[in-house]
Amino acid sequence: MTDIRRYIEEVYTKVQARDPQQPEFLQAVREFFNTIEPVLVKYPELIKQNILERIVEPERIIQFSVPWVNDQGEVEVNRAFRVQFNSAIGPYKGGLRFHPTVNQSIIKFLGFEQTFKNSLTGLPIGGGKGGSDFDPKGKSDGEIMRFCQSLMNELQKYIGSSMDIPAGDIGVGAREIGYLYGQYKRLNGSENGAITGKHLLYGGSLGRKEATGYGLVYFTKAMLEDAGKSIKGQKVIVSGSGNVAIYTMEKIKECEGIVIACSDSTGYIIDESGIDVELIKDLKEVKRERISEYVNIRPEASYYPGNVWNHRITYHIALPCATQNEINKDSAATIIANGVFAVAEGANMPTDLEGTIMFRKAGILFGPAKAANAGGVAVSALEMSQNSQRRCWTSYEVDNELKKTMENIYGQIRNVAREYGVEGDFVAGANMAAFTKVAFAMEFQGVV
Ligand code: NDP
Ligand code: 2IT
Repeated sequence: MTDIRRYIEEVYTKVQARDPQQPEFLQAVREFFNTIEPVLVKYPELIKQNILERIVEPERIIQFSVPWVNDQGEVEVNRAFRVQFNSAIGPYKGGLRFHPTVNQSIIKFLGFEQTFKNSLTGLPIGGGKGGSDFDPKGKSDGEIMRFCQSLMNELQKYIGSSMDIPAGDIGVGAREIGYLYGQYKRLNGSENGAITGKHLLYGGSLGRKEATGYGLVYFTKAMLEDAGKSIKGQKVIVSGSGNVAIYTMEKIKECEGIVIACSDSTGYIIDESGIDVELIKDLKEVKRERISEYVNIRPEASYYPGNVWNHRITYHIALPCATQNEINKDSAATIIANGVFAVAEGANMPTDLEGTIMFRKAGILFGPAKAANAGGVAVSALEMSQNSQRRCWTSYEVDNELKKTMENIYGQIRNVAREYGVEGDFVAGANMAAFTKVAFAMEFQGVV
């Protein structure tokens, strides 16, 4: 074992000892530590600054209670978090997740990933993440509003347009952002740069809603074209049926790919003639139904309970857009056996460590989340620019910037992988490119 590898493992042991009960956070750190040794070999001064031990420790974690009154007049209480992970490159930036599984481990893994994702965009944003174990499913608009208002009563103390700028994530879409911003404004006055993902009517950006999904497809297109392939005519499976999945499917269709399946947390639909994206939008965005409803309207499609990644069917491109660890070693084996040649991650950490290694060994083109799904936060940063300029860019301008950003990210991670002798390993390329920027930004600002 080299001295540098020993240093990396010693830091990992400390992280494990500090937070042994945080499996998702440890997983994200492990995956990262597996790939960044060449950067420390090239720049040993980073070891002297103990950058690694500093970079895995969030700058600040805020936890608070969110009491609210349900429609029956009963008082409920949820737990909320904001993890302000790293501000070396800019103010903390990252979404809020409302899902019953939310805990400190999940928010820390998301904040850690966000720090590096944001650095890959080339925009001046640091990393943060937050959320609550509140479950929005089955709640009325009034309940959602009261919950969001109560959460913001506390969160507003810690955010602001040059401090920390939340946005959406799982369970937080346009409706929730509206209620959160409304309460923020009531307490602080109009400062619309303090939250992104806002509706167009009060300071949102054209193209933000579509940005993560469209950006994922722009990234995938760049990765495929570099390998002499294209999306046209390929069969694609997208998991999830939320914000990221819907606009991924829409853009794949525009590129003449055929999306044959999508899913939710209970099951999935297969429609070999091509998923009807407008129908999904109506079911999920407007009616807030389950995906199983699709087959009542399109009987030629089939519904199956379970995980779409375990289904045996021939296709070519897999785009996981639901949640962390949706692809484990068994589903990775099925995906490979199905003939898939490219996987790009729309969700955060959807493939576990074993799955990622299997894809690499099978020679699959693999776009890791922190690169492939950076389009959402990139357009959030464009929303911040528009808010501070007090103007609105056209959708053409935003989409053009998004496309350029995703192509740059792909080029960046491909070149860095090549430079360090691991050509084609985009996981290593993304981690090394992102780490180098954050690490030097930290070094140049001293021990603070
Ligand atoms: P949404 O809430 O809009 O949609 C989430 C989708 O994933 C739903 O179909 C949901 O199904 C499914 N899902 C959620 N949890 C689980 C679970 N435990 N098991 C199986 N399926 C699940 O969220 P988004 O589309 O915004 O987010 C999806 C992913 O993309 C997340 O990993 C998020 O972190 C990531 N992401 C989001 C960005 C954004 O801008 N929104 C930007 C970059 C990444 P159900 O309805 O049944 O819960
Ligand atoms: O994971 C993510 O990048 C997001 N949920 C979007 C964050 C943002 O600030 O737009």
